[in-house]
Amino acid sequence: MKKTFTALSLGLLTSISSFQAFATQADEISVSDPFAREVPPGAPASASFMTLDNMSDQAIKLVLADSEVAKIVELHTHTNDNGVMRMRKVEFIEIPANGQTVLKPGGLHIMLIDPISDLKTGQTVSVKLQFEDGSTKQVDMPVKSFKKMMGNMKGMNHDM
Ligand SMILES: [Cu+2]
Repeated sequence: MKKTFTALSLGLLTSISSFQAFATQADEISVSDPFAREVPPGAPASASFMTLDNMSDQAIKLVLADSEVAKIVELHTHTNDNGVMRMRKVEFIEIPANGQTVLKPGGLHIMLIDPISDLKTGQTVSVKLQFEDGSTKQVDMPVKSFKKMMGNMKGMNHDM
């Protein structure tokens, strides 16, 4: 490595090393397929889902999320309590070293509590992720209809 770098200008070498030294956890996380759940006016909550890939060799914790579309944003998971699906808040969502964590309906999710307006298919909403080192990542995502996606689980949902 060092031998290759001697051929490069000192300025370039400096910028490469400082980038590696200061790469934040947000830099190491790649987000794919983010979306938020469509909700009608007055709905108590929506949720955001996405796939998080950790490109570093250390586990990274997502510790906070924030969004302008909801008054309260929490990290949640679902647990199966004797056949009844319940949600609960979690302190963090961990993405394993060189691994992947999927936030999906029925599992981990970012809860958008008390949305400031209805969320409609076709809209784009933005959610800010904050990791343990304080670094943040802004994720823009489309709003999608949950009923269409979960059509085969209709019995679990109330018709609106
Ligand atoms: Cu929830």
